[in-house]
Amino acid sequence: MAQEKIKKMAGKGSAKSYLLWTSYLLWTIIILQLISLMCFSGCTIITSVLEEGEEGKDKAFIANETNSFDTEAYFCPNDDCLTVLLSRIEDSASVKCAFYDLELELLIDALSEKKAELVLDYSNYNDNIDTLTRVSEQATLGQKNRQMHNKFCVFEFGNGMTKAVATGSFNPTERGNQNNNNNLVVVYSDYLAEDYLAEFKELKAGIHGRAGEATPYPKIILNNNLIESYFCPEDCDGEDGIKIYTDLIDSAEGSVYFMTFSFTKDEIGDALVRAHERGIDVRGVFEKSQNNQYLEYQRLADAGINVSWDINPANMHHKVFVIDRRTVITGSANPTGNGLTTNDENIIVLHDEAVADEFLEEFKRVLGS
Ligand SMILES: [Ca+2]
Ligand SMILES: [Ca+2]
Ligand SMILES: [Ca+2]
Repeated sequence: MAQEKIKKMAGKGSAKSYLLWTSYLLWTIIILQLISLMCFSGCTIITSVLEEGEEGKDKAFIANETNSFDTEAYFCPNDDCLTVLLSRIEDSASVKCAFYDLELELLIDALSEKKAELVLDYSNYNDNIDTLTRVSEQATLGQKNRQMHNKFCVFEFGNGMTKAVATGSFNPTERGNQNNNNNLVVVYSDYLAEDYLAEFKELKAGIHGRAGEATPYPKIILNNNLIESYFCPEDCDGEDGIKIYTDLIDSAEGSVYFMTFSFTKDEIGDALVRAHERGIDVRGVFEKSQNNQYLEYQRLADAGINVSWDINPANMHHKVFVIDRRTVITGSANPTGNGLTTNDENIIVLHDEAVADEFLEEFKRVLGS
């Protein structure tokens, strides 16, 4: 009798704790959803970090990040890239930038006022010593005889706000902003900021070329869109740099459009020919002033690919591939030997349809159609 009573009580108890547990779970889900709805002011919710790990390789992590920001894409001179940088600097508590070239007076003033930390290309700094003496206290120079070809900034806004990275082809010079065709993407992501801050730290410490450490978060899922982040030459050794392009081109299902200032890597040209031969719509525009015997233009034209010279008397300075209208490769690296294996560079791959749409609009602008 007593035992039965105990059993009944135990049964009641476990039913009760099951109910409690379920309602606890439900409340947790409701609260998490409320937080994500209320997260308008720029907070980041990190839901999980998944381990990818391939056999025989170092374990890679896919960071999963959710916030309320869309990735922004700007195209100067159609957009004012200078203003984009100035407004982010104004909102920042701390700014770090690595610039191949820096000439814009207003930007130099803003960086100087914010006491931004800078890494500048060695030879360009020496060329522009007059204007750059204003940031000489804050600036570290790159390596002599190696191009520090990056053009990125990391913005830390403070107060728990999501950090932002600005990168692309835009050199902040008069011509870069007013005459040349350039892109500047702004990505709000704490993980991507960690990647770029780690690279900035290396460059500032004088670590150039292949000596750099692996990128902490080479793959990030930001608001359900994958971002791949690479720093050359250390992440682009051997075939790795070429494979960033060829893996995507070889798996294209419909189209590959590219706009390139300088494009000489044969292996990437080969992948475009393969894509064309299997019926993918391949189109490209090359900067005309860069025409030389190493350029991929003629062999792609000979293979029947729709290629054009740019129509801008100034530089069409993009280093961009758009695959299947949903993936964009951009950054500072030209698809050349120097771009992938010698200079200090960054490449970012944005798997983001909205961003791809904007780059396709730019593709039309650059073609004048
Ligand atoms: Ca590096
Ligand atoms: Ca690195
Ligand atoms: Ca041109």
